[in-house]
Amino acid sequence: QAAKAAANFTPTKDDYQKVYNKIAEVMDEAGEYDDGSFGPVLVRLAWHCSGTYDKASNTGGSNFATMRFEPESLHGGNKGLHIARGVMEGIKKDFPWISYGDLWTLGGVCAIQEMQGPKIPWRSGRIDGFDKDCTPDGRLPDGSQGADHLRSIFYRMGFNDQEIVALSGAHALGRCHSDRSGFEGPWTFSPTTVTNDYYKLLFEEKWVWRKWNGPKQLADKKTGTLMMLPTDYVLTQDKSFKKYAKAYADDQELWFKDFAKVFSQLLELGVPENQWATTEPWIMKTIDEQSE
Ligand code: DDH
Repeated sequence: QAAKAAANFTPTKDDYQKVYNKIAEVMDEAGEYDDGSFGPVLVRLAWHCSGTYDKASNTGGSNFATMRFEPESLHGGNKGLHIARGVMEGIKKDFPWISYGDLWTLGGVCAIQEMQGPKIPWRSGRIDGFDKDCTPDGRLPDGSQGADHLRSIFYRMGFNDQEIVALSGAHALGRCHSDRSGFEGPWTFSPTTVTNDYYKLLFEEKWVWRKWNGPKQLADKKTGTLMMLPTDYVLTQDKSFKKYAKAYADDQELWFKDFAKVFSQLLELGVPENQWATTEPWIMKTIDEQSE
């Protein structure tokens, strides 16, 4: 690979597929970490490196991978993501030619696809920036808030109500950590598989405030083992959000289709059109498809 770092190497889709395959391999080498997979935290890295976008000033987003630098790496919302960045740093050693923005977003794509989710259209073209490109703190959502906050954060990126609800279903994956966000627990019983269970559980379970010393979060009354953030629960309370959340609870295929589109858009925020390697995004192959 060292030779490829040398001048005049233009990576093709095939080269990115090799990176994808390596991420898929490393994702599962998580041992006792969380639920045995780095997949969920890789999805969160892809989201947090993109979700800083501000449409009005055209700043932030995945282009410069500014979370590598202080102060963005130290923003409260990014606590714990050093783990995901560390996993990615290992991959970068094998593929030194890839930009961090491309690597981190491809990590999100790989994690979603390998955890049985939909195909996420993706293309390369992000470039590495500098610490001066860091975004100010406060651009990512705060789980303790309500519908107005959700709208102000996501409208700023250019998303609408339907897209807010579709993106939120990523919480089918992973969990909250008391030493990171202060919240605690998983949203679903299958935190390493992409399903529409997040929406189903929101409507099917009875949610009560958890009695504890931590920040305000909800627990399912039946088992007490699952959690919802106030921002998750509001998807069942706000009339406009509720309509979409119900539709996704009833139809996983519909959610897969809408999620694939909006997650792909999220990962492209802030990247100038002329930087893309191709006009049409690529569909990367899963490991299973390549072994057929
Ligand atoms: Fe999230 N998220 N997220 N989230 N998120 C957390 C974990 C994960 C909010 C708050 C939290 C999205 C939207 C929101 C993932 C993906 C996505 C945690 C727990 C908090 C808190 C962190 C910790 O303690 O480790 C809030 C608020 C919102 C919102 O207002 C909409 C979106 C849009 C995505 C996405 O990927 C499209 C994933 C995956 C995790 C699990 C991470 C892990 O380590 O596990």
